[in-house]
Amino acid sequence: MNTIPIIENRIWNPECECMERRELEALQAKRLQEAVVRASRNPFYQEAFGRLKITPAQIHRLEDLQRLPLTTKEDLRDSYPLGFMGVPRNEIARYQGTSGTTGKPTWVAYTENDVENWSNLCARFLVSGGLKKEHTVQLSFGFGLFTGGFGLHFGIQKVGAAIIPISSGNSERQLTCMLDLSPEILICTPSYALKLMETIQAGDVDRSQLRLEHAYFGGEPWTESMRARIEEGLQIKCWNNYGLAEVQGPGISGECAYRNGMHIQEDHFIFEVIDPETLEPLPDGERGEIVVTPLCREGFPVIRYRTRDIGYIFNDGACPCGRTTRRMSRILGRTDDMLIIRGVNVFPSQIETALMRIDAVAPHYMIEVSRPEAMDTVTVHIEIKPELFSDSMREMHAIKKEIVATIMQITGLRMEVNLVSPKTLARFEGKAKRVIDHRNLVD
Ligand code: DLL
Repeated sequence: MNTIPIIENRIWNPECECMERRELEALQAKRLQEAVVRASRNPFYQEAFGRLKITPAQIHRLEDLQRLPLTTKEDLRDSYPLGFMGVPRNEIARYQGTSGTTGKPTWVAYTENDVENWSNLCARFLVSGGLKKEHTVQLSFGFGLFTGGFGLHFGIQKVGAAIIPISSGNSERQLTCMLDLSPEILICTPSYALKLMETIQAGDVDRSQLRLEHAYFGGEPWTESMRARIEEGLQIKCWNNYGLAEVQGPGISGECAYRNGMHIQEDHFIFEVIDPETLEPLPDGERGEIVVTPLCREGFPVIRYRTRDIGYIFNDGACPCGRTTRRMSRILGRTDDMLIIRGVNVFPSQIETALMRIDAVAPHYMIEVSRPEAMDTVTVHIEIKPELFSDSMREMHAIKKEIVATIMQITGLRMEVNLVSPKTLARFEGKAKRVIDHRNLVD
């Protein structure tokens, strides 16, 4: 466990974040019952509770959570568009959405109280990662249905810092803004940070003229090795935060000054980890699918929502920051991202970890999977750092060999490696899409 803070350790709401565990669990149990009462107003849970012979009055201990049904993305789709609402339409103050990859969006609704809670929860993780009232923040998440833009906006506003709501895209303008308005803080997806880093490194802007000190990244998976690359390249410190629209958006968990995993805001969310196959709960420390029950949501009161995100929860003694909440690991993959290659389970994050170990590799890659005959093949297209890209076959061959061996060491699989010229692979302004699986097209 890290015991040395990277920045000054500050807490936005000590009363909630440092609550004694027993008190916290009692609060969770009370709020769980209220959440079940709210959920029981919508037809999906009415039917499910009826089937399982549960009444809200029976759910009054944390152990009772296990009796409640799990909720999936498909359940939300089946009651499209607004089957999960917990209050009448006229009590809704805001709608957001998540685009997903399969056509229709998922709409999520917030009451005024939900928006107020959301703002406070974002303020909490922002302060835990160093945000102060005196700061200026360049907020480069898309504003719109995506919860990243508005959620973070509300949080920064609560803290009282200055916001530049520049949204995502247009890297030139982002850099002009960094020069002219001198923000100390950047907020975006890690893949967008890579794109900005590349523009700065190309010499378009002199880094020494920027005041940028640190960043909050979230919204998509990234690895510890990617953090090291970005911290070195942009000369900043980066904090991780996690969330998803179905249970709120950002503000569910985030790292503190000690960066010992992401503190879960447990007075508002109950986290479980389950085995995605058997659906059985797993103990702390074991990796599995994260299931979240928001405890205070009025507009969209889902219960035991299966996130499809894979990670684990831990509490290796109190964090030196003073928060008593359990923490979660990085997201290690998604149940629907996991590639099964010749029977072996591989996550894109493992490939990223392998690639980032090799100095010559730039942080831009694309994983392509196909099944030309009966056999799965994976080709990893990788950009080499411009200064190391060479015409010498021998040098490129040596790099390639090292990459193949490192991927093999981490994933146990032999993959094809295709080294490509600098700046030829796609760049991303929001969430990156780094896997192309041609097998789905023919299956
Ligand atoms: O991405 C909410 C968010 C916005 C969180 C900005 C943090 C910052 P959705 O669009 O619903 O909501 O996508 C949620 O994104 O289930 C994860 O798979 C992934 N995700 C979000 N944060 C992280 C993270 C927002 N820190 C989905 N690490 C989630 C890895 C993340 N994956």
